[in-house]
Amino acid sequence: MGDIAIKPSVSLEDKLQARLADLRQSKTKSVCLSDEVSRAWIAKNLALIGVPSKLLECCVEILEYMGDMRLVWLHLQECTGCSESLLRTEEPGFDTLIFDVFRLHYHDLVLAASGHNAQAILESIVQTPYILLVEGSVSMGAQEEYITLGGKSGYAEAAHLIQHAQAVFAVGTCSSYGGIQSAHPNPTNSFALHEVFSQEIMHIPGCPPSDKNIIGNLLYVYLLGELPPLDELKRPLWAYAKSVHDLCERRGAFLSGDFVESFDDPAMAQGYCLYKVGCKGPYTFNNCPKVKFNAKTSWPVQAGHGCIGCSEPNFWDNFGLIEKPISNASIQGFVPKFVPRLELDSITARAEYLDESALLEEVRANSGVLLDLDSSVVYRIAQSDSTLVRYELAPMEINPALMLSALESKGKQGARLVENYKAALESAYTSVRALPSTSLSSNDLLAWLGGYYGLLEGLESLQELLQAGRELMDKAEQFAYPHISPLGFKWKESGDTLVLDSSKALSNILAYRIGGLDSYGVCFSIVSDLGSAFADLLGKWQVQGAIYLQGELFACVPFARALLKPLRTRHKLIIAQAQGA
Ligand code: FSX
Ligand code: SF4
Ligand code: F3S
Repeated sequence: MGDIAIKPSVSLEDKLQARLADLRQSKTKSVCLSDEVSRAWIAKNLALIGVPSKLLECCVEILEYMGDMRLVWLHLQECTGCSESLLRTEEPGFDTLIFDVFRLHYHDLVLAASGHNAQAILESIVQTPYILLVEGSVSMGAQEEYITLGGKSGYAEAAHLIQHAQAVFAVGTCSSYGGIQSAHPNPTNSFALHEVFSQEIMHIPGCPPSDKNIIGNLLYVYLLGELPPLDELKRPLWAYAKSVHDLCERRGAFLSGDFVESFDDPAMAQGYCLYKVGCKGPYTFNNCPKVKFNAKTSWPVQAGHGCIGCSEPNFWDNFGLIEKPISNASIQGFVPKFVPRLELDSITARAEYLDESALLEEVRANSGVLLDLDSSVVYRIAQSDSTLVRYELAPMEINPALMLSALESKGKQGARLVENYKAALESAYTSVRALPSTSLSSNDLLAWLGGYYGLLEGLESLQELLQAGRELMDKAEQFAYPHISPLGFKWKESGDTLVLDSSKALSNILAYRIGGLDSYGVCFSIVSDLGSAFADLLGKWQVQGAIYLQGELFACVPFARALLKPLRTRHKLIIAQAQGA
């Protein structure tokens, strides 16, 4: 891609130095960025994308060599919110951005020329290197003419410009994932760019995205000559790796179960959490709480409305009611577009029964791992000397009455959460409190799930724990959405035992339930998050071969899906012993 070529992964500093050396050899400087305004502007934005300030001079010089690069901003089907967001960038402002640092060649909204003159500017661009930024979705087929520019369809214009661009940015949720136009019933037959074109396209979603996320990515591409590291939805990790919930200033209130009940609730001003009035921050990956909008003035939650998930694929169709937590009762119809799901046909079952030593031989021969949750043991092959290492799952307290007391004695936040749990789920609370307070320690994950189910639904006696665990799996399967409410289970190795750290998870489970996530959603999240914790462990062990699974839990689809997701392309998954063998 001309000035922008993919290079092998080396440190950011080495990459920048190498790039500068290349540019010194191959180009001459075409702009001068020595004035204080531009320099201050560059310094401020470097921090965002993780470039250390000591590299300022190097970066300034690189940008001076990039003066021949142009930006072309194409408006397709959209509301112009993305452009408005960029216009409100803070001091030194939009003018420095488009005249000094980057050269904005074409942009309908701010272009002085119009009509044929504007068209001529757009046509001439293919003679110089340019980066294409597209705002809005593309109408296709019989509906192609729903968006036209200068007599050409939006599709035809985009197809022409994409072909010659050095890099393509989909700015906003519309061009990244289709946005509001492609929401059901999609009357203009509109699509995201990547559904229509085969070129590599970076997504900067958000309806609108923040000015910072647009500028930071431009800066990254100018400076490093390559796209920043992206996630599976092609979003730059520096901006979209964490969820809105991870970064939110109301997170403390969430964890103590303090929720705003309505939009005129005075607790709004005290910083209570907005989950109960529909905030989708836990399911939305974006850095809004950090970078904010309108010259860093505010962001949705600060302004008093929950995040509506505007940077996630298909958020209009897939996040339920805007001002209610997701729940089976409020499902409006789910359109599974771009939701990264994994179909489970990659799991196979061994046909014949093997005794334990023969099975372990097979695991060893395949450099694999055996997760035997029926017996609460895990075997893996040590990378150093290929021996078989055996771990036992460490016993945990599974009596919900004691789980609750432990939480209550965990500082002010824990006590407050239990108080709120009592008020919100009175009958479950009363039934758990009535259980015998004998400690019940077990490493049977099914019985332990039963303990959580008891906290959500109440429990008549401790004998019902196993059954309750099965009911939890059942409910998990019935949740209508694919959004996992993150809980934070983690497996830790301690000698030859695996210890499940559930200290954060218990608070999260109660907080989500008090906040109005239905019991289906909480059960779904418990098994999914547990599956992800196993996936993290296998990732840490860098398992090379097949993964053998044994136990009822693996038949629970959300569990298996979460376990598989991060491993999908690299592993073969095998049910160790066929059912009833
Ligand atoms: Fe609007 Fe941009 Fe939303 Fe779309 O932002 S703010 S409808 S993402 O393309 O103009
Ligand atoms: Fe913030 Fe929303 Fe999370 Fe509450 S649910 S902490 S308001 S992101
Ligand atoms: Fe959008 Fe949520 Fe940020 S609604 S602007 S992703 S806080």
